[in-house]
Amino acid sequence: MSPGNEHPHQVSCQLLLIGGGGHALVVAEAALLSDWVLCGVHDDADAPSVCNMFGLPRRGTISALLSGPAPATDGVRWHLALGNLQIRARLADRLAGDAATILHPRASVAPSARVAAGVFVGAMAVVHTAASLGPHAIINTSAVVEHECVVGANTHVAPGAVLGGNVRVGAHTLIGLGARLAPGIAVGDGCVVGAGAVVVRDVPDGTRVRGVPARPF
Ligand code: JB3
Repeated sequence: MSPGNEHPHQVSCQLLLIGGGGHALVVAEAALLSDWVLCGVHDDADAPSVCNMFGLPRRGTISALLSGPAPATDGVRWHLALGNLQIRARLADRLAGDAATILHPRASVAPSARVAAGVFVGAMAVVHTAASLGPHAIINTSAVVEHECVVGANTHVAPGAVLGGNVRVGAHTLIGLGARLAPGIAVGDGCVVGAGAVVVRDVPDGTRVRGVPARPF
């Protein structure tokens, strides 16, 4: 990673998970494997899965974080560990500073890649040479982000999706399970690319596409 990026293996940092469901399970395990110390969870469920599995206290709800005055995080590092892109965007706006980047130890992230704060990169994912990941992006299990790709803030590249070289994806976009984006393609902000789609043309902001080749729907 380039200078100024976070080191993936920070030792003994306290980490608060925002979200306690399925995505949090995956994030929590990756964090523990990367030597983070988990100190609690915010989730609306009374007994979130991640609390049960890892013996973590529930420290508050997501609804409370979204309402009222902006909550103080008091220097504790936090990570958006839920999949809902709308809720993630609202939380990212409200929780200033100290977002933790979690890179699974079996992810491959090129030293030349730029990785912003709050990013998650899952097991067996590949982020290749000179790629750039915006704040709170999710590169999920076994996804591939090829050379010089740009992935915008809070965009989720779902498990098994592949971005060819020089692909640009905007902010708050979902690239579905196993989708393929041809080299050089641009996908805008707030888009949805359906699972298994093959994208061979640029996708404008706010557009949903699916199929092979991908078309708006
Ligand atoms: O497909 C994969 C590999 N992962 C998926 C992940 C990216 O997204 C996973 O299978 C799920 O589809 C989803 O995981 P997530 O976000 O952990 O799932 P879920 O249990 O639905 O949501 C976790 C928590 O987010 C909930 O317990 C709520 O606390 C919170 N949440 C989600 N939507 C919400 C809302 N909270 C509020 N207040 N309002 C919402 O609309």
